[in-house]
Amino acid sequence: MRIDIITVLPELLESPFNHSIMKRAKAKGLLEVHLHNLRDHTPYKQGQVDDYQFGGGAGMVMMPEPLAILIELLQKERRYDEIIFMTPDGKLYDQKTSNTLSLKENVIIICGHYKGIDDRIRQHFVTMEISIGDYVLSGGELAAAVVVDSVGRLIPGVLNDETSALFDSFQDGMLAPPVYTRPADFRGWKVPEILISGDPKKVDAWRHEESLKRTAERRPGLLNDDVQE
Ligand code: 6GU
Repeated sequence: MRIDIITVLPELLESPFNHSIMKRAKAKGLLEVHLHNLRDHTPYKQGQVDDYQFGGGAGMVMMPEPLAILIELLQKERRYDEIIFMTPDGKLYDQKTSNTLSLKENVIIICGHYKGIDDRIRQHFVTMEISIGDYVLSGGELAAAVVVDSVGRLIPGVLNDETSALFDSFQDGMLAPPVYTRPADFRGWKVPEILISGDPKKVDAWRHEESLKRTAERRPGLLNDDVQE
């Protein structure tokens, strides 16, 4: 999978994909992340990419021209499955969207800044608008990092059995069960007996039960398919 990220702050995204699972995904050739500084593609002087909004009001808007130039430059090289705009008024991001995206070949992610981007870019180029939650970030970069990380780990071949996404919270619509490691007795706080029983059937049943319990307590809406509780 190839992800092209359009940003005015590429520095913000230089580190997130160079560690741990993302690093491995790239090393295995399963994930490519390309950062593009929008300022390098503006036809305006001094790297201008934003301007005052028509109709007045505080806050700058990202101009359509630099975005269109860069998107079309990328589209000349390959066909993109999605052009995603990161914005707080986008569709709320969840594991289902992450799964869907992980099966795409080429994706562009546009990081919004200031008041957002000229609406004509949304109308004529953008195919998908994503928000990562009901709070406002100063730019789309950190949100884009969240999306790339969650998608990257789902690309077939990235995770091995040990780190398998099958047991993640949300993957089966439920929260993950509690986990324990050595020592079996820490300050008198003991690991649940079943986990050291050596009976895989009992362990599976216990984990399922704990998942259900946790989900019912913390996110009851998940059990009713009502993700937006
Ligand atoms: Cl995608 N962008 C910004 N600026 N703020 C957000 C967001 C995105 N998702 C939640 N808050």
